[in-house]
Amino acid sequence: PRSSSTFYERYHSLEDIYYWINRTTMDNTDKVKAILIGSSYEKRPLYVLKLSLNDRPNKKAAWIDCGIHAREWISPAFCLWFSLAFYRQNQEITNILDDMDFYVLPVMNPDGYKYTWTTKRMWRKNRSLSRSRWGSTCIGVDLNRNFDANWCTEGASPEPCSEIYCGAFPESEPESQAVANFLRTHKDSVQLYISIHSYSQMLLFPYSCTMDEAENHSDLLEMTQKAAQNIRRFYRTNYKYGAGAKTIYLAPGGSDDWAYKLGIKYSFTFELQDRGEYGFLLPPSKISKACNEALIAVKTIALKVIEK
Ligand code: ING
Ligand code: ZN
Repeated sequence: PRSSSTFYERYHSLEDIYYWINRTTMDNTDKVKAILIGSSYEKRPLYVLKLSLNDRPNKKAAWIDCGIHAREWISPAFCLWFSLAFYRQNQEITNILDDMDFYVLPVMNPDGYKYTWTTKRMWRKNRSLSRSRWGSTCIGVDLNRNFDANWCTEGASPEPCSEIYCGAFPESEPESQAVANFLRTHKDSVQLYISIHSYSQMLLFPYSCTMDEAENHSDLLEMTQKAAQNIRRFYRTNYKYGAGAKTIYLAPGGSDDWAYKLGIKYSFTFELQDRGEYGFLLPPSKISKACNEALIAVKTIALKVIEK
């Protein structure tokens, strides 16, 4: 049926996203490459797109992951939106890309994402099977509690049936391990880490795993403040910003804290629209505004990192 919304203004099944990854790399062979970084618990491939316009020595890079949490559908939609903005290349984006490559992981939790399309829309975790101390079984580890940053302390749960189950040990899950391994091997070039979630309209940075302040807290605060100002200026939408633990809640084992501790000093988690009206069920008609807001934040922060 005819529809006025474009491909990027709709949500897509996992199969469609894999097809899109294939298409995007084939149609832009000079700029976009797919890198297989691992596979999920149910053995689905985890592809990262490398977006690059030139090959300079000592070039900086940024990492963006989407879809850590299955039900946050606006997140994979943003990774597709961002890639489109990239290969369309307006002047502003080109300026950033001259000095920075981007690694984009469109769906970090493909098994969970698939499950939200077929069976249970509000599923959050991955789909790995765990046995509790009492012998009962439950499915799913919260991948954003599975990283090695004050792992499984207050704000996470050791109980397999919990929505914030931290897993049996840090990086116990193939999805978190694949991301951690990739970043460990690329930590010299990757200077910016961004993880895309929803909802609540916040630009967060370390720490979430402790109330302590990060060493470059004032730098991170200023960057997110600038980004939030730009969002407000262009789209009249309010985003909160600040350290995770003090702005949203204490949450150990998150990917941004882990990346920060690895040495990626510019590390962020964006919580996209909305503030709870639709929550995870953000209507497709709101995709373009939500993604453009996040895109402005990425651009603002990337330009700052390039200047450093
Ligand atoms: N929020 C994040 C969560 O995993 C978060 C908040 C950010 C935790 C950074 C840890 C680190 O709970 C959502 N909506 O998932
Ligand atoms: Zn999330």
